Amino acid sequence: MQTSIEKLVLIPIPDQIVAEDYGFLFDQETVVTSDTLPEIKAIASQFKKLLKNTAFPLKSGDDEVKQNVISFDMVSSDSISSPEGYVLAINNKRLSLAGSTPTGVFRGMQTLLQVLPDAVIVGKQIDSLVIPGLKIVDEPQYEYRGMMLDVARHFFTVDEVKRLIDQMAFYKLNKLHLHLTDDQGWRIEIKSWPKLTEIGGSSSVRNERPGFYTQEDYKSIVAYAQSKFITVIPEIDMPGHTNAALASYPELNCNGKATKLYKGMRVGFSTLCVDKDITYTFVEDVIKEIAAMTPGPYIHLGGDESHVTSKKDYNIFLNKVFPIVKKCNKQVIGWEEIESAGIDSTYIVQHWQRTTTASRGLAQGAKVILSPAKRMYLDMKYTKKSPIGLTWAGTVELDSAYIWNPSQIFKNVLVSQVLGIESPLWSETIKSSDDIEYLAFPRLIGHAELGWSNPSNYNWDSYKKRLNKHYKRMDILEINYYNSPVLETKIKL
Ligand code: TNX
Repeated sequence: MQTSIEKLVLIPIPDQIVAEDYGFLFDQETVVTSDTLPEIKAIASQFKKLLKNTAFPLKSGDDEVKQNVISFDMVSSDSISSPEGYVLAINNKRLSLAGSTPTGVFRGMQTLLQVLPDAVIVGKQIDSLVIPGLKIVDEPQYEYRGMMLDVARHFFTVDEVKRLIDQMAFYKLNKLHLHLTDDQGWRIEIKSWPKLTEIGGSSSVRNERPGFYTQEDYKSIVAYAQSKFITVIPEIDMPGHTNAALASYPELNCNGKATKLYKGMRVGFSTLCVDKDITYTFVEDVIKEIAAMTPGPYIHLGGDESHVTSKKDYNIFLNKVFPIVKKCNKQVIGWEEIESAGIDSTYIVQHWQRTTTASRGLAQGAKVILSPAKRMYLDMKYTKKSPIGLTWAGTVELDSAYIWNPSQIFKNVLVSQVLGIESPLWSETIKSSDDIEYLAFPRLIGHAELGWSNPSNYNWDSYKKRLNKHYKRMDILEINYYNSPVLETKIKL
């Protein structure tokens, strides 16, 4: 049956896509085959579940079947070099999805979901189904494609975080950075320092959303993310942004007195006591417990806006803390300010505000994650009229979020130094999944394209058209997105 790929809405846009003359027609005899690896089998069964309301039984077949087959395969890494790459080939004989790792097959499955008609996604009863013939060969531009959620200013429940993980997975994002501690709240149980959550977990901005994750909660978030091939990166911000800890334990303060819990929005007024030995016992206990429940390779130490720590103290502090992270076999990520402590190629700086600061980190050989506030801060308002969000870095409409090239922020750096990009969502003004989604979508989707797609395919006009058509899919997924006027909603569907 002849079909067309013109109507497909693919975000992020794949590397290569070519049309095949004939599409794949489902019928009573169509079978599904899968590699024997449990991760691939899980993807095959997800596919079958999606099609459960169709008229097609989709029985399991064996590898000998050559026609009328849907296959989920692992192939050698010679044909697909990136671990996240995949090939999706659809013609009148076969619908085949292959990767050289389970991650690749999972990423390809997200493309297949976008290729499937809405009727399938909503679980409609379907009697006939044809999928357009095509061949997609695809791999990511950057290995790090992340989002940060601040759970410290307002707390978000395990279920709310899992909902976000589902949404991130649709757009092939692979890193979830959780900002777990700040002045307004300490959100992760530390068994050796229980008051951190007993006391420090009880406050939040305007006290609207306090709370914390038990270690079991955190592990369940990590495991859920892992099932979607997303790595969780825990951030314990220090030496500043620590009022919640300082309110929980008097001994962490230089004057030995606990501070008051804080429910405001100001930044840069708190610091751990750099001169005290107990500070490093505290940091080591915390990092050890966090590292033990974090399978991913990174620990984020924050290090931003320590305005009441002298520069000298700041550097002394970090030079005592860096080795603790290394001892736990984790790699340090820090906001760009950490470069002043002296770093090397084993460190990662996260650029957010000053290219000159991040550049000094790059000059020391460090890698960089790009989160330039003017382009990527999801907590910035879209326009002055946005009901939630901040404006200190300006307003960020969809075009500002999309029309830039991450590879051009820093000149004279090795390509290998740019790990990737991350969209931070600070939560001073947000307190529900609806709020998260309103600020994240659809800017996050644009960032997902910049992180995954080949820069030669960045194209605002094409993206705008695709996004416009993709609104329908977001409606189906019940994502509370911002309906931006820059999309010229008149485009014909
Ligand atoms: C700056 S970005 C911060 C956060 C605030 C954010 C609000 C960064 C490293 N620090 O503490 O929440 O601005 O946009």
